[in-house]
Amino acid sequence: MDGVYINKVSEHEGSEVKIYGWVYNKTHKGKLYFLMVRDGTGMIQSVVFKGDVDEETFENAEKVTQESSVIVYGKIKEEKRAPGGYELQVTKLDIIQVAEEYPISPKEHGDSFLMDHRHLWLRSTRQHAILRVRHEIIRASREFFDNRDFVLVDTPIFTPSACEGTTTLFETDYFGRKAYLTQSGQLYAEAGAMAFGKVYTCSPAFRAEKSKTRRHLIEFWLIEPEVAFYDLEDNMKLAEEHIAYVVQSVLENRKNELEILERDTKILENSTPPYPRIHYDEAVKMLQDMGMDFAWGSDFGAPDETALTEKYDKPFFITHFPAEIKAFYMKRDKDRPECALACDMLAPEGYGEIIGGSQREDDLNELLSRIAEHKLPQEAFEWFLDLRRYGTVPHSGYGLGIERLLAWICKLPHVRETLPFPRMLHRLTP
Ligand code: NSS
Repeated sequence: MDGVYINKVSEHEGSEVKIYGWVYNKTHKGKLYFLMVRDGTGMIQSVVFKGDVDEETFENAEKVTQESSVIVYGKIKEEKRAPGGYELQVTKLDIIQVAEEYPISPKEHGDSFLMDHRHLWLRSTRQHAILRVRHEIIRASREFFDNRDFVLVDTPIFTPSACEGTTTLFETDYFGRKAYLTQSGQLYAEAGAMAFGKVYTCSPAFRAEKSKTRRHLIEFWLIEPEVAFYDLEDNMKLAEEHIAYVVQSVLENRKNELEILERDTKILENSTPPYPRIHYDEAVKMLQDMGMDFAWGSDFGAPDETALTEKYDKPFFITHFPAEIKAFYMKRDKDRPECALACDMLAPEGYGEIIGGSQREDDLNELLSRIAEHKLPQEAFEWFLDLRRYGTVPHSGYGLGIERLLAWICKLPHVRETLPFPRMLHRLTP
């Protein structure tokens, strides 16, 4: 008899099955043991009745502890009151291992305790729900770009130069030369766009950011589309359609998970394009009108972004940031050269920036001046400058921070739960 996965038990109603899994919890009432068995695909209440099983099975039911690994045999019965709607009437229970006393019990634990036990915490219902939504975000994003004939371009992790400023670089030794962990695949995606027209990446990014906030990770994942012949407006249109597609996919395919997380989905359902586009000038005025001390030329801090998001009930863009506070590769607005053709997308409900993007500087001489202004080593960018020497075209792209989007979609208080094993300022283990 082959094992059956719990999410497929409805196909076996009335039949004898075998399930491999772990004991999530156990209760006892006279001649009955109720084992909640999980196998990663779901959970099933497994009822061991003394009168139905041999002595060994009943003793095993007595012996198993939380997270013991087991093989349960029995008949699948529809049971409306049981979680999942089915129950297993156990005929036999084999133990693979009786687990030692499990450190995570249903009682409340502190964040730091749970993070220290992240390798075990992953087995909880809430973590399953979050990480399944994460999977859906990546799956739907890839589907979105694949359906539009984008080519997936894998970009390197070891790089010779900075993409997003030199202050957050992780340096490493590359056979006697300096190399840096990538901050973004963008520069390589630009080369990809000049080769294939429409490309995207899905890759980890590393930033030595000394910020201990609820939205910063040291290692995070970026999805970065890059498109030849796209201007800033084309870029925003792509970004809003992308986010709307992903949100819709999560609503359709991860309904259960959103329920487990007790997510009110109204705002997600409302997140259909077009998303408002706010010029930086206007955003500054909005903050000043709210009584915040914010001067033109500054970058938005978390409290500023939070204040702005309170004005909107769907994601929105802030555009045309001061060039001074943005990366070297952004094209300037020809009518307002002090502004960059940049677009950040902010998520509502206080979440703030989830996407950073721009139209790229496509002129060789302008780009050379930018590299000099930012005091970047030109030699390291010679290959990138070649893209402007050989058939340069207007082009644009953006980077979506998967963890930021996931935190908003699930309304999580912190990005620490958005990755199986997050890397944060003070956390490198497990
Ligand atoms: O710095 S970004 O705003 N932009 C870029 O990296 C561009 N090179 C992307 C592009 O145009 N191809 O980062 C993009 C997004 C940002 O909006 C956040 O959602 C996320 O990456 N991000 C982070 N998430 C978690 N933790 C940290 N530290 C972090 N930094 C950026």
